[in-house]
Amino acid sequence: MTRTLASTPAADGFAMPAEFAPHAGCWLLWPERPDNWRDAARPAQLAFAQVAGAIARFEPVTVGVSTAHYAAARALLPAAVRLVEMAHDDAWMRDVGPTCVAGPDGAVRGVHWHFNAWGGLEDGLYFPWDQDEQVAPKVLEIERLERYRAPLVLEGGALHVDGEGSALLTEECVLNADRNPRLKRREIEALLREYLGVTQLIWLGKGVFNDETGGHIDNLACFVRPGVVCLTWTDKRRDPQYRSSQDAWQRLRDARDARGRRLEVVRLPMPGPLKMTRQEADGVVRAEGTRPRRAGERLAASYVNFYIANRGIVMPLLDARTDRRAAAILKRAFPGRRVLGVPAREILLGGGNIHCITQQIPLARSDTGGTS
Ligand code: KQY
Repeated sequence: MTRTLASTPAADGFAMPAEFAPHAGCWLLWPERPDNWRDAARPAQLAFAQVAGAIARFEPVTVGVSTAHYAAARALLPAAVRLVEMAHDDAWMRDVGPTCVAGPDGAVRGVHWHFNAWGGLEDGLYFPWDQDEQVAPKVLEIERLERYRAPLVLEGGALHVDGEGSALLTEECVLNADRNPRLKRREIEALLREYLGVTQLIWLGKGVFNDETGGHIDNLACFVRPGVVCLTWTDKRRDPQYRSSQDAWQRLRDARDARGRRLEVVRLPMPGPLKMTRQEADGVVRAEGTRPRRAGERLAASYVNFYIANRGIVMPLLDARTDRRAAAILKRAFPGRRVLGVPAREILLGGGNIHCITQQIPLARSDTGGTS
């Protein structure tokens, strides 16, 4: 078994690399539960298979799947994608997988956060979540990476870093009492510095309207490169997202990053508004302890929820009226990468998007693999 270290990443000189730094590969989990994914999860599985295939064009991809679904998943996934048996409660690898940090000698290790299904017994989205809790150490074991156990309830989708000492977070999510009720803001901030190896925390307020994670940053904003942030945007004053995006824009304009730079903000138009249809809601099985799906409910749709792969961007296609504009903005923002769009409404219906279902493993500097 790989070791759990008693120290912290910052104490050992480790810090989280940005998502746009080179990757050794990417991990996903297979969507299975019929009380979150409609029609026995089949439409979502087809969408996940397309996402895995798109990312596999840029870097190695591994998917964790339950024993019961192994054969069916193998049949749907491209041959280039590695499949491993792994129990899980749902398919949000960004949140239940490890957050990797890299050291001064280029070695990579993983941080294992505590997970409470985005809010625990009262606000959480399902119970139990014990299998999800074990995903990060299992991934690290397979990747042969040592790990840190962070004394903090947190999810990978709740943070973004620029790899140069800055982190982006939302107060709505990370400071929510449903995550770490016993910790004060300054204690949470100290732990974030310690386990992400960052020095500057850039706090935004609220996340995307009706995001059931409680405002994850990865649906609202992300770093494009050091000094540049991409933000989900609407010009419609009556849209419930309008004020949160305005507030985020103002905070980003006022912020300085860890190197003292002002931030440039790239605005990505929001799709929609998109809502769940009656047929979509009816396809989800009702189960005790999970949130029922309702026809007409506003979906937390955002193009910011894309994945940055080696030499590529894999973005969600969500609305024919805005997809092309969003793709053009991302192409300009990431000139060295190919932008691939994948139809992602089925992922959105489950409560997240492409970034939420993926987790990168950074390339260790001693690695000689031929990635960018
Ligand atoms: O967006 C995410 N990072 C997770 C969404 C969880 C939704 C569960 N129904």
